[in-house]
Amino acid sequence: MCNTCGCNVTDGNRHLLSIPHQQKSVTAITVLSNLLKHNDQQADQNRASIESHGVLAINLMSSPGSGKTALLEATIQKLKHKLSIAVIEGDLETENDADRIRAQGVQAYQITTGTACHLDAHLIQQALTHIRLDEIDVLFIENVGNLVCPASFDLGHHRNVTLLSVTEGDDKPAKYPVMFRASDVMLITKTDLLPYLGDFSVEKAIRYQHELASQAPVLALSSRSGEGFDAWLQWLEQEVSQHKIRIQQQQSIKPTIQAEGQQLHQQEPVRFRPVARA
Ligand SMILES: Nc1nc2c(ncn2[C@@H]2O[C@H](COP(=O)(O)OP(=O)(O)OP(=O)(O)O)[C@@H](O)[C@H]2O)c(=O)[nH]1
Ligand SMILES: [Mg+2]
Repeated sequence: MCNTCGCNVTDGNRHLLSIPHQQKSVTAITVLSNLLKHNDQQADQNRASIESHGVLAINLMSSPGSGKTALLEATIQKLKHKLSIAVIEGDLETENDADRIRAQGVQAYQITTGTACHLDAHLIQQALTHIRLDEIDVLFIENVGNLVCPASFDLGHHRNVTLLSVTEGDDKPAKYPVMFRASDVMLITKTDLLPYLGDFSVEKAIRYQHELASQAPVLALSSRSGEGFDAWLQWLEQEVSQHKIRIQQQQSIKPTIQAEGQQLHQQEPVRFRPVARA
């Protein structure tokens, strides 16, 4: 799918595709073979830079509107006296989400991807120049709302958190395994709406998740009512403490990146045809 929509190429990595002047007459060139390798190298550099400030970086992924920004707003409010948080936001357009986060009194930087349906390591590298890492404990990266592509790109983060809102249906882990298999914790969100839906089964959603051979914990919560939120805050605080120990021991972890997702981006690479100028 990314091959047809061209979303492998973002404003962050476009420079890697520049066509040497002497090759301008070539009608079609293969462009993708090195993109993922460059992405992984940049991700490692991002991670080293984030870790040099002792910061834990968490990638939030879900379909559009499942409550990523609402989760962050509530998390910031509840942890403001314990942890210092900053957020990098990813959307195709608008500054809306970064504005919502800044209204909570924390640093936020908005990446607008234009047409790209995921963030990549080069976009994060640019965004990091706008974040004061020495002032924070946790950096959240809210990925573009999309249940497929974000799971294929290492951004330089440590953990993946995947959201599934109850209005989306309990079978989403089975239908979108690439995303859900990559999660370190899956959050079932908007549980305050369960009484109005009737057909969402939390048990089924958990079963679908575990059938992916994923041992990731599943937590059900509502950012609106606060129900179930304590278990999420506990998970987060535990991750922060474990990360600080790892840093002291000069150890690092990488997030799960879905191999088959990467293959989707490597097959039949996109071909670019230089535009003839008049
Ligand atoms: N009832 C209820 N509504 C929620 C909850 N969390 C989020 N919402 C609503 O769901 C809508 C989408 O929430 P957002 O936080 O913007 O979702 P998002 O995942 O950040 O959306 P994108 O960034 O566009 O992908 C908003 O109208 C929220 O108020 C919740 O726990 N309960
Ligand atoms: Mg959002």
